[in-house]
Amino acid sequence: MTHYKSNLRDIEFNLFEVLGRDEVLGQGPFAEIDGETARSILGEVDRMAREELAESFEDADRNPPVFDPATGEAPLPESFKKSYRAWMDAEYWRLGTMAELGGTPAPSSVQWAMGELVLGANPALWMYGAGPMFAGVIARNGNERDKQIAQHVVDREWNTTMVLTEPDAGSDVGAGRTKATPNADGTWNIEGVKRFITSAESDLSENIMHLVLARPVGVEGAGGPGTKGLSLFLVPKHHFDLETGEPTGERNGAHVTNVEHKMGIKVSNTCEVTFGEKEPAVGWLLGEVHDGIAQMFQVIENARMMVGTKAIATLSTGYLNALEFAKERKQGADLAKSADKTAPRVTITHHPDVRRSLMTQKSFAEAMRALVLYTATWQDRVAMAEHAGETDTDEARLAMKVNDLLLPIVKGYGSERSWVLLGTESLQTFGGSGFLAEYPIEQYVRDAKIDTLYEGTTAIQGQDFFFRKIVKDQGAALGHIAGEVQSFVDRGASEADGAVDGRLKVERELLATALDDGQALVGHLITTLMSADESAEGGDIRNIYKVGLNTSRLLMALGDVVCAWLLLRGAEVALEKLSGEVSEKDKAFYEGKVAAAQFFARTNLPRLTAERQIAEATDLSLMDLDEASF
Ligand code: ST9
Ligand code: FAD
Repeated sequence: MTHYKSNLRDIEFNLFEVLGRDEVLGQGPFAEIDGETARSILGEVDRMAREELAESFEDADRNPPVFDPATGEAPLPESFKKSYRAWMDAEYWRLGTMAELGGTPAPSSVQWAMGELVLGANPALWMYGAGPMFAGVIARNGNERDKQIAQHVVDREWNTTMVLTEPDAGSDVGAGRTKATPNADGTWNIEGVKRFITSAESDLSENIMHLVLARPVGVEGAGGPGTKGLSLFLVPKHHFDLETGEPTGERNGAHVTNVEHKMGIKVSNTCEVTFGEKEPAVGWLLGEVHDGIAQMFQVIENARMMVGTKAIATLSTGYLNALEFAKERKQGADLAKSADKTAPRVTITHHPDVRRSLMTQKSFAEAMRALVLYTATWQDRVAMAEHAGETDTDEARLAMKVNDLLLPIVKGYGSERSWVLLGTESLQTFGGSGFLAEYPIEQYVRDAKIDTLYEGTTAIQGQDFFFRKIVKDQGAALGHIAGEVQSFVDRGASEADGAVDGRLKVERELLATALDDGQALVGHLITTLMSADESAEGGDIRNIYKVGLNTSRLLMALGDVVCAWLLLRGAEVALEKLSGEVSEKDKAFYEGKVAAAQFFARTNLPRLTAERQIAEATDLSLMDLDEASF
């Protein structure tokens, strides 16, 4: 028995009963993975996740890597290396690898279903094992040399890193000072100090390929200020033979100079990397000098999806652990019999407040799983369009935009809700025992906190959501999702609800009101933004602060609307199933789906009206307040 409790039934419900993934499996780019194969892969990854992958989760936390400043090494615990070997040897990572590099591409929806299982069991495994996915970015953006390097990354199982952050450049990546100077032979020398770099040191692989953002110097027209002046460089830890990938034995000047002591996810080495201090740190430019930030965002988009999925997977296993505990723990009498001091003691699942807490956890975990997998279906559409050479169509453009719109919800909303609920509900269900290291919840809480921070903090996700994914997109993707929600509402008002015995009537009404409130909130922020335009009459640039005071609120509010809608869609499917013949087990499952959707809608959606009112009432008093008064 390991810590990890998965929910494959709900994953399969989403993929196959709600999202119709059988329609894409075995088709186009996914010809080699049909529905049956996908189900058997998920079954086996589920088993591995609960067994050998989860096995080292606790040990690697209690016995984390120790950095040796003399050697620059931070070897990983043997237990973790055993789990890593099991994962890499099983080769399921090939499903996320480009076909040209030896991959067997699977739909994103199946990949992220698999991702949930691995990230819930032992998240650092997914991160150390991401080399083949990084190789895709190298190959897609590179020349023949880079494609060769990408192949070595896959074949020789090199670890890889994404290297953006510097001491003075965190959220503000464009403030980075690491520089790149061209050499006569076409290579570049990188100089600077990067910090907080995940997987930059370990004893898992013979080499590590760093993808480094740096600013070219001495090159006309390159290296300007901000993110647009950054270029992306491939910088290996060890020099190697380009043809074979075999390390030459010479060290490149990319040295880990510290490994951070962290609150959680300790086995994932977070490193300071100093470039070009001991010896030159030589690298190759990927693509063109101006492409750096756009190329890095190809990695970031995937990593944001990963972080959201990690958080949500952790909430799901946190909930299932809490549920198991609650079914066994006896404490107190049934509230209805509390006057009788001789009344039998009951398990805590009998207490209304524990039921409230458990259903809060269940409904959010399942809503956000639906969110991840729904988002991934838009990635499936993009992959299908790319395979058919039809990216220049309205459908393909819409798929890209909707995926872009949903990413900050997956990452920002997903991580905030998960981290908070793990502490306030999952741990709380255990009473004092939750505070003990003998249960996994305290580690879940420590490990999940990082998800609101890295890959862009929640504040950054909120700004990305409003300014880039709504305003810059001129509301196209948002309009599409709002239209889908509206037609779900309308469908209930006309005929379909009769087919599912009207049980979702109240929830549809709540959803309709919440959608109105959400749209009004967006409309208010857009109007406020326009009033900040000083080129227009009466415009005052300070009004943009009123927008900034509400972008995180908007992200969380619309996250609630999308999640409620997705749960209700699932409930509609569950009700249809319940109207036919189902096994006892399925009956309980489908009733649980309906109950979770109803609970989520009834307890979260009414808050949208208040969020709208708070946003509409926002003034500049907070910005006018003297800093000394804080
Ligand atoms: C980190 C790692 O925290 C943590 C975990 C590591 C685990 C690693 C291993 C696992 C990963 C697996 C990955 C495998 C990869 C495989 C991939 C397979 C496909 N969307 O608004 P502007 C671009 S790492 C797309 O003016 P500012 C765009 O090119 C550290 N692109 O920004 C744009 O130009 P244009 C993470 C976007 O004001 C250009 O940027 N650090 C997006 O200059 C400029 O845009 C962070 O995340 C987007 N959403 O800079 C930093 N946004 O407009 C957080 C921008 O012409 N900070 N671009 O298209 C931010 O995101 C800031 O908002 C900022 C601001 C830096 C972008
Ligand atoms: P800051 O940017 O200083 O932010 C501090 C606070 O100010 C935050 O609350 C933030 O939301 C807020 N804030 C900042 N700017 C704004 C703004 N414009 N508007 C509103 N609020 C704002 N980086 C890599 O490059 N590669 C990695 O592999 C990597 N792995 C990491 C692993 C770990 C364990 C950690 C802790 C970090 C990692 N990072 C990595 C760095 C991570 O991405 C940054 O920590 C993160 O982007 C935030 O930057 P910062 O820590 O400098 O915080």
